[in-house]
Amino acid sequence: MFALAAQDPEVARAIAAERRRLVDEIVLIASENYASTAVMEATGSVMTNKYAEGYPGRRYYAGCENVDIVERLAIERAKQLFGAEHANVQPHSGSQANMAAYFALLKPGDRIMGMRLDQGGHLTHGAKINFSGKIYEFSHYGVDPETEMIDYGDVARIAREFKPDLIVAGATAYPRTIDFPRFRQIADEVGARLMVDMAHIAGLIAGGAHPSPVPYADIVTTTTHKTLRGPRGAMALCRTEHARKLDNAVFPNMQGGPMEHVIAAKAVAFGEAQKPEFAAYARAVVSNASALAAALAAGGLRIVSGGTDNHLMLVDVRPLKMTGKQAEEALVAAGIVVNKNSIPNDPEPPMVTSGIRLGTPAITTRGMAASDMETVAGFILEGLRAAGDAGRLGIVKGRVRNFASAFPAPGVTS
Ligand code: DSN
Repeated sequence: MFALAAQDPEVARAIAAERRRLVDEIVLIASENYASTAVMEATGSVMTNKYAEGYPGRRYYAGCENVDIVERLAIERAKQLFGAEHANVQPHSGSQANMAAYFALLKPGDRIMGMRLDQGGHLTHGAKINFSGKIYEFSHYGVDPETEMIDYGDVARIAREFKPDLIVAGATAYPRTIDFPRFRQIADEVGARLMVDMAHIAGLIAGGAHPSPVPYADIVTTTTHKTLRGPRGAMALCRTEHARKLDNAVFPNMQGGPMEHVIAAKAVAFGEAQKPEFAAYARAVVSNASALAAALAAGGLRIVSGGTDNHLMLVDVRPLKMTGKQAEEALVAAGIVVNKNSIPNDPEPPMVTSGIRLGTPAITTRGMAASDMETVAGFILEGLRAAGDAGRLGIVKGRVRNFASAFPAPGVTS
């Protein structure tokens, strides 16, 4: 960083401030994590300089012998980690992995069923403002109003009526185990393909803490930076029968030069995720989430669906007579980073909401254990109750900083 500080102090200062923030704050954004120093080194490596359109062994540029090594390593490790027949590690983001999956399996205008955005889905699962909702015809399923869990009977009913060409399973804000065999059964009944977007839970699946969709899905997409704890990026896995179409859907259909420095970091992260320590990490993420949800419920908050099976929870903050936006603002002022999030059948608009989404991947990477979750829940409850009182929030923030800085932040402090 010495060269950067000397050459461009403005950028260097912002990066230094970000390092400080990552140490001082309790990061509860469910989709964030701390990548290891090795992952960061690969991401910041000289492989950023290389053009490598194509795939290992068949590139449109010379000089690809070294990037071929890392891309082959990333592919092989991804396949081993998830038991997949084929992997494409080039998608730059989860949205692009999903776009590639749609292009591989469908024609424009085909029908897709996905989860409602306001009940846990993703923009690329058919939002009208997204390419997916513009190119394909979507119908959506949601959660049962009582249980707030996916009602598979209702998914089957909608599928029989809508007759989709593709069913998408997977979510960004769903705290329960997803039943992939049931989705496959529904897809088979109506003659649809099944795509699973496992971005949020990929690390849990790699670590054996959530059932895998790979045996059931035609294509599985994921980001690599959430629970999987790699560099910011994505990949797609599929059966051999779809391999060529998937690869063509990524390049030349959608992307140009792959980011080989990021692909090198993906290889490093997949190697890390193959180790026994990663399975222990995945289990700890889940047990921390469960402990945090229980402590928040004991403090008077309502946990959507009554709890969590995975790394995240949706918290209804209306018992404290506040909106999700107010809750997010109060917690940020207390040094606790969360995002406001719609809860099922939320009466508030998406920029206000009645809930917040909390996840434990990042704090678990810092070594926090289930026994620390009461302390974290205590800070959250204090922060929410102090909303609008800058003095009290400042005091909580100081205590949060003292607590958080005792836990090393990989890639930042170690
Ligand atoms: N933005 C991601 C999340 O936070 O869940 C999904 O892409």
